[in-house]
Amino acid sequence: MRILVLGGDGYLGWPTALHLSQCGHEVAVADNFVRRQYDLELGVDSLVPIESLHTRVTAWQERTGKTIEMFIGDLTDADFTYGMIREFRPDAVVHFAEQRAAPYSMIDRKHAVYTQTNNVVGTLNLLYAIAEIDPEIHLVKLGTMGEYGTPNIDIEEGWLDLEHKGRKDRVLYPKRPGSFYHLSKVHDSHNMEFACRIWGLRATDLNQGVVYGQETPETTLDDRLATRFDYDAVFGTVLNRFVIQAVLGHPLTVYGSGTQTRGIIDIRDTVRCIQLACETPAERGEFRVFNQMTESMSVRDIAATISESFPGEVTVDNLDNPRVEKEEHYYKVTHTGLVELGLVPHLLSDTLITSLFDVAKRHVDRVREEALMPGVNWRSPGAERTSER
Ligand code: NAD
Ligand code: USQ
Repeated sequence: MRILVLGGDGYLGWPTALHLSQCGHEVAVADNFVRRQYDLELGVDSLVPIESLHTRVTAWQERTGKTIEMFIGDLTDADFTYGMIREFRPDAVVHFAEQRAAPYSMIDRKHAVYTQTNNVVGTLNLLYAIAEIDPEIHLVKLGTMGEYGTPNIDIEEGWLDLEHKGRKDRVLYPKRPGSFYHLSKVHDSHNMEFACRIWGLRATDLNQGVVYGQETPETTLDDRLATRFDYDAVFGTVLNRFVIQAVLGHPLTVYGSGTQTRGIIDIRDTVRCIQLACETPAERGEFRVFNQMTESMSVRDIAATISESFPGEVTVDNLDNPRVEKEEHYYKVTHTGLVELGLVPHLLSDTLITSLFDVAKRHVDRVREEALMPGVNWRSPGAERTSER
């Protein structure tokens, strides 16, 4: 298949592009490099050094003989988006290209507006480009488990069968997200469902949990193929941050009681899920939703698992929670759709955590310790920014 990976220079987009190429697909990547700019803005950098996209693509060709085409541009620029779809003529478009950090979207008005404009307009341009140029193209879009929030009923895969006053219907699952970033994904989901309904597009929305890990079989073929690994309080995700904090001898930064529970997934399963979704497309007119996570864990249990695996002393600091989120809540998620397509999950294991400790140890001198503590506070609309300035 011809597969276009949008956001192909990012943490997940790059390893996904390599995996799809390795599986024999014709792959192109697109990116505007804004993720590298956020690092400059926040004064941080990926823990693992990453090469430019051009060097990465050259290294992949040297190692495997396979080519990956590049499109450099911004999805919010409709001319760029239309031109790329016309030129590459994909069978599937995998859309990772959004601002993806909840704390970044909560810094202040400017960052909230940027996040929602970038994400919602980029996706709308893409939906229009697909509808006008070739409605057969399958859109595989990254959503997030955080769209649902933490409802007091089981979370289904996107849709809910409802009975109300004796009548039945199937509706989009009600959403109660926890940041302006997570809200941008809800807006995207509604726009995609509408486009499938009115234009007969085919789309898969992958509501992914928090990703952990840094290596895939393809990225380890050559140091130049490494993907990024974020540790700062804005872009670093919880398990990856705890690994780096343990290696540094820094207390693990558990927000609040740590009893809040999230769906999580290994980066190796992310790339496999995308492959499965692409190779088994949604039907024309179908808005298909999968919950892309493999297990649920509380933040406290993640901290305990990291502490137990680490061959040294680890302390935990229960910080005042900078976010507004429920800490005591029900959490039961249906996530069978991708397993039915063939996913065999890698559950969180000592082996994986130990390999992450090794990655962190190799690059520990690149950490800016001041970037570890959270500085964005959900309760303040013009959040005071401290550590991540
Ligand atoms: P990332 O920030 O590392 O990668 C996103 C890439 O998209 C970046 O390279 C960025 O430069 C590019 N991009 C952003 N806006 C763009 C635009 N307007 N035009 C062109 N390129 C643009 O993020 P990631 O961690 O790889 O996440 C990828 C996707 O997966 C995101 O949509 C995110 O919401 C979703 N997701 C991530 C996680 C996670 O734990 N990392 C979990 C669930 C869902
Ligand atoms: N948390 C801590 N300590 C930390 C960091 C986080 O206790 O040092 C807690 C947070 O309060 C939250 C949970 O861990 O309850 C997850 O936080 P996170 O920063 O790891 O993840 P989140 O902000 O939800 O965002 C990440 C990705 C985002 C993706 C989302 C999937 O950045 O792109 O959409 O995970 S999900 O959480 O399922 O919505």
